[in-house]
Amino acid sequence: MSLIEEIREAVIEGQANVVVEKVKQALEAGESADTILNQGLISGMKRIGELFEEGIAFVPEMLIAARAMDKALVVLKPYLTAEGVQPIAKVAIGTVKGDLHDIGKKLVSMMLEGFGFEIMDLGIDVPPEKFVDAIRNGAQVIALSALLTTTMPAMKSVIDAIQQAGLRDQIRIVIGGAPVTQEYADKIGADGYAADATSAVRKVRELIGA
Ligand code: B12
Repeated sequence: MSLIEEIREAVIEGQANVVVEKVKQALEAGESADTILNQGLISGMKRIGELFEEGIAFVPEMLIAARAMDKALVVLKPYLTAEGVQPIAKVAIGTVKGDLHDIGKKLVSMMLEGFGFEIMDLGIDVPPEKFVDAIRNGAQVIALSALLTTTMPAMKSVIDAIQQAGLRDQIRIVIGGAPVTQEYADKIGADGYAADATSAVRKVRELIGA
């Protein structure tokens, strides 16, 4: 088994210490952070999701896999983000109300930060008012994450709240998360959608003309 496959397996098994150790080894062996992230960590998270769907894994297994990924991201972060870049714009990011999934949002934040954006991380289970406040506090872009089909409508609630506050014209809104699509973004009147953290950076840059 390759190191990358070992990382993937250890994520599935939720062995945080093994994951961290193997990620360090892979970096030392010259593997790119991108390969470690996508083929190791994210691939492992996708698999645990499938096992959950098949009734083989349960919520505690998803949780320990997520913790393992979280710890590995701390190691990987310096390799994914460049330091000392002037902020391009302020992005307020959060997982919408009712949704506790954190990792995708965290990855998008890290990549945006690495490309010179200032991040206001509003956390998980964020009510619409908090996004409205973030605009009043200088955010130029709002980034919304949802991992559940049942919480996707909360993205629309955020857009509605921004509209009602009379702030829609001064903000760009980008949405994402596993069940979200471009079609959904168009339907609820978001300005953009991206499928992963790398294309999220591209999309946000495009939206603000950077
Ligand atoms: C880990 C996990 C959990 C953990 C989360 C821990 C944490 N700290 O985040 C815990 C155990 C808490 C959890 C709970 C639940 N979960 Co869960 N979970 C997952 C799992 C396995 C992985 C998610 C993940 O981290 N993926 C890795 C990251 C990197 O990927 P990502 O989040 O998709 O993010 C990427 C893109 O989507 C995008 N992106 C994400 N956000 C944004 C935002 C913007 C602006 C942009 C541009 C892009 C973008 O970029 C990211 C990087 O590439 C998924 C399976 C899956 N395939 O997604 C299920 C999954 C999302 N969960 C699911 C379910 C059902 C639940 C529960 C309802 C289970 C239960 N019965 O309690 C609860 C709901 C809790 C709640 N209220 O939120 C289902 C959702 C089904 C559906 N269609 O709605 C899934 C798909 C599993 C499945 N196959 O059934 N879960």
